[in-house]
Amino acid sequence: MPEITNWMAQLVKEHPDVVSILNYGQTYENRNISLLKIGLNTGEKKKAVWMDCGIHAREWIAPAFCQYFVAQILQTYKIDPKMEEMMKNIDFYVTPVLNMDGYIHSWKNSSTRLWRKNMSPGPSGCDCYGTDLNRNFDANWGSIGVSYNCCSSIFCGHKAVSEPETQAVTDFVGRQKDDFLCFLTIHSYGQLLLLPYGHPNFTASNYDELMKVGLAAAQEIWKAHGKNYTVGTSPNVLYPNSGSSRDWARLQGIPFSYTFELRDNGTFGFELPEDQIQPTCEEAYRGALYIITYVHDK
Ligand code: ING
Ligand code: ZN
Repeated sequence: MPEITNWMAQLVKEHPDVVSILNYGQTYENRNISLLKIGLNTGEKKKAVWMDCGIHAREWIAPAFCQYFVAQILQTYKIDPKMEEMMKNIDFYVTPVLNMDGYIHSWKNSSTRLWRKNMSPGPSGCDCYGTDLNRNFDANWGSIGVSYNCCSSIFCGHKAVSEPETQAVTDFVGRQKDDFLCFLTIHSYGQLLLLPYGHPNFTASNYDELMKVGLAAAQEIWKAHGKNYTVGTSPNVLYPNSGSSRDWARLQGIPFSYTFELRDNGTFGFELPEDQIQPTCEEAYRGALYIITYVHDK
């Protein structure tokens, strides 16, 4: 989407000392996969926070949230000493739209509005296209809550990390995995805060702390506009899944890994009305900031 790409370039112009753009891969349709690196340069070795939005094409509120998040931290660090401190100690790596091909496809017309996957062709002999990127990561890949049918919206691909978009995240985060304090991946909808693992047979070693921090973040979210977010693993809250980026990040040793499922609860679903964009971003910001502050101070 040229608007978001232009917005990213504009941010670098306005904050050249704080913001830079990194291209860390190319989508199937040869678009850049890019992120904003945001932080104050101190000359010291810094920790990192990961956030990606728009891994699923139709979840439009997610890219909106990444943009809100970036605008917010850039606005507050000059007036809020705590944010300034975090900007000194942390580099924020924010990918506003991970699945740009699918996102553009879902904006094209009403018949493709609810597209979820990326745009890569199916395996030979299959007439359908697209892989569910959040089933394609190397985390118990293909074992549960996926489909091997290339026409399914949860098709996990023909092998783990078969897709350029998942490969890009795997390479980029994997290269500096010890730097990341937390990994936040933003989806909609359902008002959930999900923690690892999606596979019911595995429990994260820090499950209790993930739960404690998640519940406190949900409490922060509630304070903004009174919306309830449910906290837990996906098998406990809804249904199991494998191959998610959240599980992959936790398996890499990144201690705090969460999936945000933003508004709503199903009334409008993916087609969230415009007047809910702002409050959804405000409340999710409070939740994300709680988690980031916790991992920073720990
Ligand atoms: N939900 C995520 C998905 O990949 C998820 C996360 C998994 C939620 C399993 C609940 C159960 O399916 C969306 N909305 O993409
Ligand atoms: Zn999603």
